[in-house]
Amino acid sequence: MQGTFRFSFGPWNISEGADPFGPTVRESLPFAKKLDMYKSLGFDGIQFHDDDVVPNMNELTPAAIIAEAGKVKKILDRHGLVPEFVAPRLWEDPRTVDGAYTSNSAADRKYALDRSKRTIDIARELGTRNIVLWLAREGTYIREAKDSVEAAKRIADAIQMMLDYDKNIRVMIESKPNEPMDHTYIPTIGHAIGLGLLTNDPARVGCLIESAHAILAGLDPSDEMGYAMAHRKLWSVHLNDQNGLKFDQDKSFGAVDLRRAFNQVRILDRHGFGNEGEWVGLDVKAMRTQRIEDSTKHLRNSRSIFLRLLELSRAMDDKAIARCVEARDYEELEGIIIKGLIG
Ligand code: XLS
Ligand code: MG
Repeated sequence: MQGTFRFSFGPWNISEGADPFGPTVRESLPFAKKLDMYKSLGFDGIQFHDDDVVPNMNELTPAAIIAEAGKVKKILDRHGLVPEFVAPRLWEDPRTVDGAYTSNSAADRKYALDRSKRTIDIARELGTRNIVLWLAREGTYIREAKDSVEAAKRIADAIQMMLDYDKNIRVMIESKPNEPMDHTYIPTIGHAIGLGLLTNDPARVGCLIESAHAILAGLDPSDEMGYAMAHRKLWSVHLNDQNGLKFDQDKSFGAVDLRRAFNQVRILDRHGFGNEGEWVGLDVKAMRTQRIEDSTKHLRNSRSIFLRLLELSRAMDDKAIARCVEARDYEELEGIIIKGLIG
């Protein structure tokens, strides 16, 4: 079986270069200008945070939010772009300072639930059933601040509320072990899949795996992907790369470890990723040193590295590989893979 690969990214992947220690260094490109760039970069899918679609949504009524989202849908149609998912941005508002669904404040938890409903309204209007949950602040800085049993239940209850609010949507959990928190409650994809079992409709809870997030958890991203695919839960990926255990770098796919990138492409391809409409998302950021006119090269590079690794994977001598596995000659296998990658 082979996969089918279409590519997506979010408007935030063409960024202004701010980091925790310095301000923006590039002007913000208007949304319309970003949309013009998608097709020429080789991308057909677009990912959204809810406020990428309706920037001032917290000041609007639910009906006004829907009307605004309807306008964006028309613009996407004109560009021939497909919305892949909408994700509630639950980490910037002052009411999410202690987490969203797991905040210790009941009023703040209510804000998070209401906001998630608005996200679903936007998704419905754009015509996607995919809701991504990156649970940014659902965790703690110190263990004693929250009860981890209660926290898991609260996140599950929030997902249940979303599944009940719209019977058509499905929730894709994007796990990450840390940053901005010291520890998060859903650090790996096993946790994400397990969380779905706490709802009454696990069939509508799946996951999105980001390479860097798996690496930050000390795991191999391709194994995380394999585990999720064994559960038929890998509904999207955020490919990128990461140089060790530090802040989330969102480097171009394959930029640090080509073999690790190769194994992600290979597992996706060999198990038919994309054949049910799943997208390959590239959650990559341009370096802060990059000038604005060259601030999309990381997207172009990531996509072409993926496609080149796909060619290399498909060109591998599968019979020779099988013989090595059969003979348990993994040193020979190592040679085949490395030489295949060097070309
Ligand atoms: C941040 C996340 C974010 C999600 C979408 O680390 O990767 O960009 O993918 O909310
Ligand atoms: Mg991501």
